[in-house]
Amino acid sequence: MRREIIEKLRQRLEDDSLKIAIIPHISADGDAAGACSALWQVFDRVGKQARVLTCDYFPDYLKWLKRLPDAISFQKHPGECAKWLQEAGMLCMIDHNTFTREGDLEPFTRHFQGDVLMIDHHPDPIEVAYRFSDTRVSSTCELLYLLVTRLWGKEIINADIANALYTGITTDTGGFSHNSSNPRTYRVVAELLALGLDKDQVFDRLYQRNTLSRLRLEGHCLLNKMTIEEPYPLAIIPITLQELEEFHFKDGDLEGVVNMPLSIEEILVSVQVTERKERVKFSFRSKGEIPVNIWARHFFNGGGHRNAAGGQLDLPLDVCLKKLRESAAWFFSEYVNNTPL
Ligand SMILES: [Mn+2]
Repeated sequence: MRREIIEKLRQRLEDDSLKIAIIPHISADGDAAGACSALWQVFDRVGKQARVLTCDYFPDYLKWLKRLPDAISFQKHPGECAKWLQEAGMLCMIDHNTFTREGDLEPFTRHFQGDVLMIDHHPDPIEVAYRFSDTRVSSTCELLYLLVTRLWGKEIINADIANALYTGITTDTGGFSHNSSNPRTYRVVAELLALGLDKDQVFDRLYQRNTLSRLRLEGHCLLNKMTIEEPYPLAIIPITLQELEEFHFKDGDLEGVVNMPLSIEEILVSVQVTERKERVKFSFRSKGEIPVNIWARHFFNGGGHRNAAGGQLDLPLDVCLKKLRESAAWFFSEYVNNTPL
């Protein structure tokens, strides 16, 4: 992080009348939610007027994060969101790097008149006034920790903020299994522990709040839905809207399911295809150097990280699956140099 831009930001934040909008990406995950919670709490502590605005909702499994229940959803309160955006002098883009990831808020944010502060770790960020973007960090939460402690010192972090930041670090690295080879990530975690992080509590909140229907949905996906697409080292899990309803699906219930096929030694890529009310969503995961974000970008209006990407299509589920299987030939011949199973 460059000193000049931090100084510029420090000066901008000295303006007592400044109102701030904090915005996560659509379908917020643990990193986006953790960072929004942490940043809002930090702004509370330094006396800044801030609000978190979401185009949709934070999933239930993240609602324990402090302040998030106070976030304003555009789906529920469009007028209130638009008004705050109009009054705000600063917009914080959290864990994303283009306005297109802001769903129905995009028409408002794209023409935002004030300053934009981006805190993110995805490749190819757009140009904004205050850009803190680094693909080498584990998560937006790690970068946010580095930024706020540069601005206000470590004293600004209390136990609740530490818990929020750790939520992003642990979820974005799959429990320190990927994006987590940089020693600094562990230094940040060590500092968070010293500042009051209760990592057992975070683990309990994130991973030990299963419901019976959710566990059964996972079992159903693995037993009845997952297919191996020979000759490719590819697993596909298609899920219909009807199945989601049968298993009383709630947002977040399928979190992590797409990673499970990768625990099979031979499987290098896993794709979950989920039929939702509005559109079909794709979730891609891969091992090693295989760039599934390229596959997501070329065929499925998506993108993301090399090993974890997403996409969506406004087409029937069977058409989506056909497209996925057909484009697999291109993707595996182009980007995966291995022998078939
Ligand atoms: Mn992230």
